[in-house]
Amino acid sequence: MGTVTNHVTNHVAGSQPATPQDPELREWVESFEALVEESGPERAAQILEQLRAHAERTGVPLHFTANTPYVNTIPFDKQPPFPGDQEIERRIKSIIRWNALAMVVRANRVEHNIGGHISTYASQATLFEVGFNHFFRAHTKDAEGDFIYFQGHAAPGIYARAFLEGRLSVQQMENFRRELHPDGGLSSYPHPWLMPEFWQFPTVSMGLSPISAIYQARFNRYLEDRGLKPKSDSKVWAYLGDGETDEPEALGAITLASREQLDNLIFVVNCNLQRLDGPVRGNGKIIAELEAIFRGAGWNVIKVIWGCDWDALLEHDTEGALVKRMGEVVDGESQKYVVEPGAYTRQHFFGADPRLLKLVEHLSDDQVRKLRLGGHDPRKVYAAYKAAVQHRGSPTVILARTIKGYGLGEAGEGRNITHQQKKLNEDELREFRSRFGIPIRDEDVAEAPFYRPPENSPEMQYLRARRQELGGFVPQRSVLAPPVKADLSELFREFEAGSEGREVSTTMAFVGMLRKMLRDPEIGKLVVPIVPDEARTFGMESLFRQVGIYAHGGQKYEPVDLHTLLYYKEAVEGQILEEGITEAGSVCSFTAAGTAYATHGINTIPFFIFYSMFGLQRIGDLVWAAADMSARGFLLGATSGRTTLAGEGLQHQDGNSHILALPIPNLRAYDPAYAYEIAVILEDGIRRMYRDGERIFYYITLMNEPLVMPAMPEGSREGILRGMYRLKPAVNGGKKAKLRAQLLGSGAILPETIKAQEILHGKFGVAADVWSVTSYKELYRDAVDADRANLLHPAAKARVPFVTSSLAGAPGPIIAASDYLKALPLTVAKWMPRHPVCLGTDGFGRSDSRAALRRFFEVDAAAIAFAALAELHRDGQVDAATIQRAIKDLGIDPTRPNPVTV
Ligand SMILES: Cc1ncc(C[n+]2csc(CCOP(=O)(O)OP(=O)(O)O)c2C)c(N)n1
Ligand SMILES: [Mg+2]
Repeated sequence: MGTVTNHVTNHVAGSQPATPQDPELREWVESFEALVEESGPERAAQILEQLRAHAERTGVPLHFTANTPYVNTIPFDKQPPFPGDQEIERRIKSIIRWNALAMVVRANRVEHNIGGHISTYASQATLFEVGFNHFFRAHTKDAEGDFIYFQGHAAPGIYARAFLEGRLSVQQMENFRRELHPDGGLSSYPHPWLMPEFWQFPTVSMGLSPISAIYQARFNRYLEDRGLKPKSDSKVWAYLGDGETDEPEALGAITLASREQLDNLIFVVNCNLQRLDGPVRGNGKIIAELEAIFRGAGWNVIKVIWGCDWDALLEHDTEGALVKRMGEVVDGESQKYVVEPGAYTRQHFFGADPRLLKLVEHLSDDQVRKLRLGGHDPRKVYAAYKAAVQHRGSPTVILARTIKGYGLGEAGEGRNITHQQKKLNEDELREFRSRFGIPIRDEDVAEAPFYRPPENSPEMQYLRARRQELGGFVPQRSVLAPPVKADLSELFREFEAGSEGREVSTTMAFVGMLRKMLRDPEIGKLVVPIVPDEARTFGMESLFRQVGIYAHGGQKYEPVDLHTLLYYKEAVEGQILEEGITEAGSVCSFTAAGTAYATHGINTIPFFIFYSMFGLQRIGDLVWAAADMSARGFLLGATSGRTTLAGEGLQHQDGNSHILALPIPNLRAYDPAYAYEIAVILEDGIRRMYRDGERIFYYITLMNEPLVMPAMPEGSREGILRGMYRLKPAVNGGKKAKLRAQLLGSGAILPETIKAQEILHGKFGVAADVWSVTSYKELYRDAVDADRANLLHPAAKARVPFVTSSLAGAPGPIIAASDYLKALPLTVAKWMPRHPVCLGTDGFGRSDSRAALRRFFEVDAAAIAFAALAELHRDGQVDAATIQRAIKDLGIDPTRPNPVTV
């Protein structure tokens, strides 16, 4: 995409004068104008396109550019009248500007270095306010409302508006960035977890909101196409920084939006030409670059570069000299015009051509300096928004030129330091106050007090009337969906019985459960299977036919496998989101579906199934954002474990994800080994999330190793959910045995543990119990919670962690083996009756068979059995000769290097 155009030089295209001097060209232009006149612009465009094709055919290579001249897309004569009261809106905006600035300045006086951003909102204010006054619709009983992703660093502006609206108190404003204050405070950025009735979308990790907005817009369509909600004209607005577009996620999915014709999606890129350190493209033009990228990707692009002040100049630019100059100045130079006095701009910008100097000779230097840019001109912004909401057939991006730190003057306007500016001195505050006409007295200004006009003032009345007209306040979040009954115990009964000798993988078992859930009368419709091009890997292709793959436009071709039972069926009402190879996109769909209970009042239940190594490791930040949003649903890390993926190797074999799941506070993570364990976890999860409304979601790992699934042991349900249960007690309960051991196995390694139990019993007379540990994370959460309670209540009866009570009275060494890092069982070692030996798969994976891999990582049955014997030897219960025999019989090589190092 980056090679679409040389965006700086191409702007010369727009520099042709209206009446060219060149006689040959003039003739062409005149005939063209006649054509437009007689046959209309559509026909003229057609002819031009055919001419272009003809030129290509005749071997006349035409330079390709996706750029248009560096001027507003909507010319002055196509600009609709501004419907609001511009003066009142300006005054409201000025007050919000002041309060947004004041909250940052005040917060940093109370608490040095508490942070906050002034300049981002300062550049955004008009872009937001035109939205608030004329476009952003709230959710109401009758209307869905819009979905708005506010640029995270502009949060002070959103708070400042909510303060005027009476939704936030002075106390809260006062405690910006001090959420722990006893009187309550405000979170630094949009975080629904922290302000669940206010924020809807976390946007502060750059790049995540654009991709999330795209998939949100697509999911909104999906719900309509599947008949889960009525069609609506609701829009998804995403406000991004121009610097933010460097994040791969920001632009990585834009072709999905155009492919899906998401005309319910509007991006607004705040092109202040600056990011944190300096210019976004000092030596280029970010607006032109983005224009080419988005136009190339099939978006409707609306540039809002110049304010109304420039219209008169452009009108007199009969020879195109001004448009040419606009197109050739690099952004680093444009930034300079913001910082320098007007004389500089006159000399360096207009001075490049005597015709330009003439254009501005009637303006003073100060007037030249103040020539307003598009993103600060409500009339231009309104025109762009109106065109965007009316546009059909493709998504729209608005590229709005603004000034970073607008209004800060010497304190930061357009300066490279502006992003970090949080402290203004008295003079600077006074200047800002005066520039925006805030009624605060000179003697008070140093305090930077908040200002709210009286309730009966024209400003307040206007503000309220506008929001009332648009349905209420935004942003606002509420949980709209009624709980589901969802009792799946009957549905899943068959999985409790085991597979009766048949070998199935847990992935296959899960797909069986999914198939059943899809047929369930209550939740069937709500299930949203999401897969990034791995359905066949996971044996899910039968679902293609059962419920269809979602395709907004339906299936426009006859699939090659139509004659087969499980053909590739795409359908408008298809239920599966087959995302293609994008885990990032898939998790955005997961989040959209998992938050529909709040955004739409619909309890969709997403099941996003992926290669576990390409999950939390690759898209952890998006999962973190899903957690912030209290997304519900199930993440399924398939082909999990470092030793279950025979043949694949270092990049694919996952021994990490359960460690990566540890830090996400509301993510329940399970590493089950058997079908019935999964059934119990799913059933409980759906109940907790969708009936009881708990703010949790699930990560479950699945394997592709075929196993005979045993029947569910009596009384194991609680242990499965809480993290561990005794799966196979030692023979005779180990009663008469002298040598005892406890073998803890998880997921893929549980069967090795059972084999080790047999080896120990058969060859070494050790009676070992086998435990299935379904979740070290659950054990850990419970134990640290108990520890904390005990710490804070030393006089009360001590709470015993579940892992401790489970292993109480379980004699002998403890060997904990999993297909993950040794660190996983170590998280609960402290609460076990004795220090466990942890076996795991630290290190890089290898391509080989499962058996070879388990040997290599020392997690096979032999390694587990040997670990138990070695511990018993240390305890003085097994002699050296037995150890020697074990080394030989079990094929242990004590001299081999540690697999983590090779
Ligand atoms: C993923 C990520 N990386 C880095 C940051 C830190 N950061 C916050 S704002 C910012 C600059 C933003 O520039 P831009 O997107 O142009 O927004 P502006 O403030 O100029 O409107 C950076 C680097 C972040 N929030 N997220
Ligand atoms: Mg920027």
